[in-house]
Amino acid sequence: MPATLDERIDAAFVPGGRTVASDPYLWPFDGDLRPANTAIVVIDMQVDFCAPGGYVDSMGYDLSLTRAPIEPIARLLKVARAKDFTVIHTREGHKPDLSDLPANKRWRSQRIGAGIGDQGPCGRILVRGEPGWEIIPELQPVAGEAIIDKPGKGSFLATDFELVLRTKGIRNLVLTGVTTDVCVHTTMRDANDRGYECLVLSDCTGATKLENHLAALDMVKMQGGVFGAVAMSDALIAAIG
Ligand code: C5J
Repeated sequence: MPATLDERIDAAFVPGGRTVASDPYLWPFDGDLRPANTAIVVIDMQVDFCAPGGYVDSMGYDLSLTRAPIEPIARLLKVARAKDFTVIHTREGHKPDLSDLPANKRWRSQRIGAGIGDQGPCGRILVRGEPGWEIIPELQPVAGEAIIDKPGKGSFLATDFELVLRTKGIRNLVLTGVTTDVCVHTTMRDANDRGYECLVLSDCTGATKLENHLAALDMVKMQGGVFGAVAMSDALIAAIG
């Protein structure tokens, strides 16, 4: 007799597992949520994206949208670190000689008045080692936390992100940071295709336009959770705290 759908879902659930109140399903799918298999990923919370004089500010976007996740991320990190969850930070940036900056990416940024590699109020825009490329003071990594330097929007391309995840035995990714529709989404989609079980936190992410933030969250939830699930940080804290 073939098992019903509910029976098959129940069979995949680890005994004693725990889940986060998330949408469109309780995350992770099988209840296997542990510090040993779960990482909090903090994406690109850099001066260039979140502080006056940086890349996003130079493009004329409203900084309050990319600064909104700072406090919720800080609160989450306090709990996650106390519970021994892995925390991984990423930084978008290019080599000083710009040898890893595609010509079209540079050209597009110049069109909007914030040329990547050009001098700005926070040093050369999105260039490794410059003040604008640094992680903001509020969310500084602590000793032992990996920092992934990436030249693109996704965290996997031309980085050791996947090697770090595999080495640590991570299967679940909690995505936070900026921007929801660009680097967070690219990372989430790539991770999902690689079999990682992803949760994006709506209050711990932000975009340069509120509509894009909301649309990006909505896209995750299509098709039964096509890229994973969405929750508020309080729901995750309640599950792990
Ligand atoms: C962008 C990012 N938006 N970190 N980068 O250019 O999302």
